[in-house]
Amino acid sequence: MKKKVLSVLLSTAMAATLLVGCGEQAAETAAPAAEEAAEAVEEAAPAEEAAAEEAAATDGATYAIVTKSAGNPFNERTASGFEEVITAAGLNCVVQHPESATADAQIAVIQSLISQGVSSIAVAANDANALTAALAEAKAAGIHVLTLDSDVNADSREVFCNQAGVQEIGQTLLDAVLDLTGGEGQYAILSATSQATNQNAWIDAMKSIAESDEKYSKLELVEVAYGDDEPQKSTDQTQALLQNYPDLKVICSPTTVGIAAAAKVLQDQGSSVKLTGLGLPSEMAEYIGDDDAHSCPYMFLWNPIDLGRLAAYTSIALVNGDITGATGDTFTAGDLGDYEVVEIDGATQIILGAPFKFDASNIDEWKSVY
Ligand code: RAM
Repeated sequence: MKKKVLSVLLSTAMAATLLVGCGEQAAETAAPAAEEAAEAVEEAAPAEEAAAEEAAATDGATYAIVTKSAGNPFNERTASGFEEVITAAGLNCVVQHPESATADAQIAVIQSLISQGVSSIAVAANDANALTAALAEAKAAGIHVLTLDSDVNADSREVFCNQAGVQEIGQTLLDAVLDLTGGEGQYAILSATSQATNQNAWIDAMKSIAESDEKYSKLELVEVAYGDDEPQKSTDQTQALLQNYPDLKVICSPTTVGIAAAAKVLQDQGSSVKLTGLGLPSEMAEYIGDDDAHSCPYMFLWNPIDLGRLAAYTSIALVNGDITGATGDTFTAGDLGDYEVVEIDGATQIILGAPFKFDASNIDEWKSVY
């Protein structure tokens, strides 16, 4: 019931996102807020005046989001949440989807944002270390830098907006593999790019959890394949896995692009190989089900729109000086609620929430939400 209410709210939020853009409509939305702010300044005492001036100083600020790549619906949802919050606050928003999921494509975009003099850059990194020089240049130019979805090394950004805990995601995926294999047998992972920080962290977590508990000892990880978050390459890699491992029982794909491509291949072929991983309900609804006609019994994700919204609130908090990204910093991320910066394995981060399970019982409810 609660989920239904949330689903309606999210649909409304998505509709609002579609209506509010970065241009004229955003200016209209901002107008009443700006008028109220002006009235408040007139009435303010000297100390409050200073605070109001500081707030007004951010009005011309431009907030940028750089996703992993164009053509990935997950990235589009995340960017829409970011844009919704920034424009509703009367601020300027720049959305950049690099043409491919590579560090080089992101470096070019970051350099252009530095030239434009943006106030903050929130990036979903295609590589943990290759963006270091470009992000140092941004920092030297006084631009706030944060990551979302996929991190860089902790020295290159102020904080990371993480969708869910890395250990939690690794544990959730490995337990799904254990369940779908029946406790033993071969499984493969179909990932995004080999450099993707988030996918690599989740896969490493799966591997170390598998080694730490006897109950996973009969599982055999035969290959980690890379579909580069491209539908065709992910399709080809799925076909190769089926050909190369006739005894394969499960494919786990921790990427929305990979899982959608694999789901189609397995279902079209009527394969007995089962699929799980991280997927968008809107792309996966037709493949989710408990019977042999469906390739994916269940999968997981979080709300990608909320991830973008959290990154937007975090960007604003950094630019306004409400937080520095240090462990223990707290702030309110609008309707999302209160968040605290925590440190896990040396990386300061703000965790959106826990992974959510989608199966035959709830997929119809969620497929129109994201
Ligand atoms: C893909 C991207 C993204 C990841 C999701 C789950 O769309 O690789 O980084 O968070 O999957």
